[in-house]
Amino acid sequence: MVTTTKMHTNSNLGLYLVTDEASCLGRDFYWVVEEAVKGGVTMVQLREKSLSTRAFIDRAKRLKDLLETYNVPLIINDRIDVALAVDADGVHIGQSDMPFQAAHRLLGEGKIIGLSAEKQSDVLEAEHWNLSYLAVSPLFATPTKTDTEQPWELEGLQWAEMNSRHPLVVIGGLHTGNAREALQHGASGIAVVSAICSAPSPREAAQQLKTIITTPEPFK
Ligand code: TZP
Ligand code: MG
Repeated sequence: MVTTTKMHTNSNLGLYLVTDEASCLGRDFYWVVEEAVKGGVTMVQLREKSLSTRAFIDRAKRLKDLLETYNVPLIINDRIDVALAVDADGVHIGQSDMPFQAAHRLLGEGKIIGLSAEKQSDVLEAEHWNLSYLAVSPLFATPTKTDTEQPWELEGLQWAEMNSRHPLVVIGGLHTGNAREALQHGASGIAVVSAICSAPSPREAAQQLKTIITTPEPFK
């Protein structure tokens, strides 16, 4: 297989938790995140679509304090202003959010910037930027987010791996049953919402995913 030389990343990909309070099944949001981190999550994205700016910042501050104890980076979804306000470790932007150059100018050097790629042209355009990672989104169809483009599926992921110099994170429908396949098709990191947030034990769910990510595939 042809592979491009991957850029070095300043982010700790691996097991990436994307938060969604509605997926936490009524349990305390911070408890779910802390359990997930204890289970091995390496990066957390605070994704809030309906909070006021004030409430978003309050939540981001509290989460930052929590994550700092574990040395786990906090990434803010969409909102560069919120990331700056709490001095988060980085941002995750989508195709209709602030463009990469503007986000980079505002954040300065040293911050993590991840971008979602929903289609092949997004992957090719992203070659112009020095992203920390590119998220192949969604990899599979997922009830957690239904307003998406066509899922990439494994063949699409493999295409992205061959055509991008960025480390790839996959999101959408990932769980213990398909994470290894995603890694084998070029993913450097696995991002999940429900596989951890909705699990009976978020800590055990994270541990199981982490084991898959850190255990090399047995030789066949
Ligand atoms: N972006 C693309 S799919 C998705 C997001 C935020 C949701 C992923 O949720 P799940 O439960 O891990 O499938
Ligand atoms: Mg967005």
